[in-house]
Amino acid sequence: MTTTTSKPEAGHEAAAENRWLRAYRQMVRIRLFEEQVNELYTRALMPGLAHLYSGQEAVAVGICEALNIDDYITSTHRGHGHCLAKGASPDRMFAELLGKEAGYCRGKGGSMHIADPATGNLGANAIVGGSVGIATGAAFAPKRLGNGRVAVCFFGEGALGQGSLYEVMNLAQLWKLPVIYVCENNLYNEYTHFSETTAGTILGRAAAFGLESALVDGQDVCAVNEVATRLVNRARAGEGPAFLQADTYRYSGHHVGDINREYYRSKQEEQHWKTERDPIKLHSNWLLTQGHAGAAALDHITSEARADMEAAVKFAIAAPYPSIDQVEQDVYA
Ligand SMILES: Cc1ncc(C[n+]2csc(CCOP(=O)(O)OP(=O)(O)O)c2C)c(N)n1
Repeated sequence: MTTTTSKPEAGHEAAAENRWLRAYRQMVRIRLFEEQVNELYTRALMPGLAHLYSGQEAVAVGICEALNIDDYITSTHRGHGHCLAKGASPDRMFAELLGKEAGYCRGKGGSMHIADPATGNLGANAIVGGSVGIATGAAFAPKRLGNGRVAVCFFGEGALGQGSLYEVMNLAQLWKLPVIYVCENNLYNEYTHFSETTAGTILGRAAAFGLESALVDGQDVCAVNEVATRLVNRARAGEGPAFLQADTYRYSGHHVGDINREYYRSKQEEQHWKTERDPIKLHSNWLLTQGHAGAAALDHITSEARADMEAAVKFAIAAPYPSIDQVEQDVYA
C-alpha cells in the first residue's frame, strides 16, 4: 500500500501547464454542470432526482486525465462527474436528464443511466456496486486482445457491502486483468456514516486478494492523477489490477431532495470541507502559486465553462421529447 499526497515539482513546460489547467477546467465544468442540475430540479424542470458530484471533482478528473479515450470506465448513481471527465457532451447529458430525444439514452434513462461508448464510458449504474462485474468483464477483453486498454471501476464506499466486488477482485487478481477499482470514500452511504457499515479497513479488503493498493487525498487533483497514472501504467504493462481509495466529500445531500441533513451530518462539517478542502480552490491556489496561470486566466476558464453549461441547458430545454411511437423501442422483457 502506498499513500500519495505529494504535489508534482513546479515545472514550466507548456505541456505541463496545459495539463494542469485542463484539469482545472474539467473540475469547474463538473461543478457548474451540477449547479445547473440543481437549478433544473428546484425549478421542477427535471423529472426525478439526481445525485450531485460537487466536492468530489478531483477524483473523476485526476483519474480520467490519466486515461485514453478508448480506455473504459464504469460509473455509479453519482455519475455526472465521471461522464464529463471522460469527455461526454453536456448538451446530450442535460437532454437525457430532461427526458429528451437528443439525450444519451434518447431520454429514456435519465441521470443514473447515462452511457457514452464513444468516450469509453460503459455507463452509470443505479445499483450500488452494479458495475463491478461490467468493469472487470471489460478488462478481460484487452487482456485477451492485447490492445493495452484499461478499465476503471468507480464506486462509493457503500459498494464495499456488495459480495460481487470480492468475487471480481479475486478473478481480476488471478487473471491479472487491467482493471482499477476506485473507491470514492465520501464518508456517507446515503444517510449513514461509513464507520457504521464498514468493518476493518477499506484497503484491507484489497490486501486480502493481494491487489496493489493506494490511498490518496481525493481533494488533490495532482495527487490523484499521479497515483492513477502509476496504477494505469502498471495495468497496461500487464502487471494486473489495483485498488485505489480516494478520500473525499459530497457537498450536497445524498440526492437533490436531501435538504435537511443535520440529523446525520453537521453544517459545520460541510462548511469545513467547502472552505478548507475544496478541490477547485486547492488546485487554483496551487496553479497561482506555481505560476501555471494568472487569476484572469482562471476567471476566463470559469466564465467559458459557465457559458457552455448555460448553452447546454438551453439546448436541452428546447430539444424535443421522443415521439410516442418510441415508447416500446429498445424495451426488452
Ligand atoms: C443494491 C442497492 N442497494 C441499495 C440501494 C439504495 N442506495 C442508493 S445509493 C445508496 C448509498 C450509496 O453509497 P455509496 O456507495 O457510498 O455512494 P455515494 O452515494 O456516497 O456516492 C444506497 C444504499 C441501491 N441503489 N442498490
